Amino acid sequence: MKVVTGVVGNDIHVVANRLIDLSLRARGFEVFNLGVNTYLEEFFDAAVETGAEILLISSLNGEAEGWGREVKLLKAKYKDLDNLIMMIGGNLVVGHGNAEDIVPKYKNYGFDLVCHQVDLNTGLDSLEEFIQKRNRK
Ligand code: B12
Repeated sequence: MKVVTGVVGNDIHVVANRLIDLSLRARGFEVFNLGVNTYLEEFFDAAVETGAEILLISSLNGEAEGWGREVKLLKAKYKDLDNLIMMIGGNLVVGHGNAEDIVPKYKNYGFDLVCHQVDLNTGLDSLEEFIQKRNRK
């Protein structure tokens, strides 16, 4: 499956992005890596251009809290992306927060999978489970 990945907003933390790229490839995904400092709309444009089925977004400095609000507007604009799987992970708030509050907030933004301070392999396992469940339907 094709995945577009990158780090959202004005966020220069690159290490996780490199690991995500390698881990996705090792699991057999075809990866389009937009790298750091990527605006939300660029992820959607790349999904259209590549025909990706998954957007896997990182936020390490917590800025996604602000950008996330735009997801619904962009989903409405990019109507062909109805089946796109939207996943986000890293540090999903600026400062401290707990997953019980953060996960529902991002789900309400329109993300299918939300991994606040979840380690990468656990997160990718949950992505693969999500894909399997969806394929069974
Ligand atoms: C190295 C570092 C920097 C370097 C970055 C160098 C580079 N180009 O990458 C420098 C010094 C430049 C830097 C700058 C800043 N940083 Co900094 N930085 C770090 C640090 C110490 C390590 C990050 C790292 O590489 N970790 C190693 C990787 C492998 O781990 P990771 O990033 O956590 O990713 C793991 C998981 O999050 C997960 N993951 C990530 N994405 C996703 C996505 C999905 C879907 C899934 C499932 C999992 C997943 O996978 C990884 C492996 O498990 C962290 C603190 C820390 N100990 O984590 C702070 C930290 C991320 N930085 C922080 C901050 C605030 C900043 C600055 C704003 C500081 C400032 N005032 O200028 C700037 C940001 C500038 C910007 N525009 O983004 C904060 C963010 C806090 C927040 N969210 O509230 C942190 C957490 C430090 C802290 N405790 O305050 N930083």
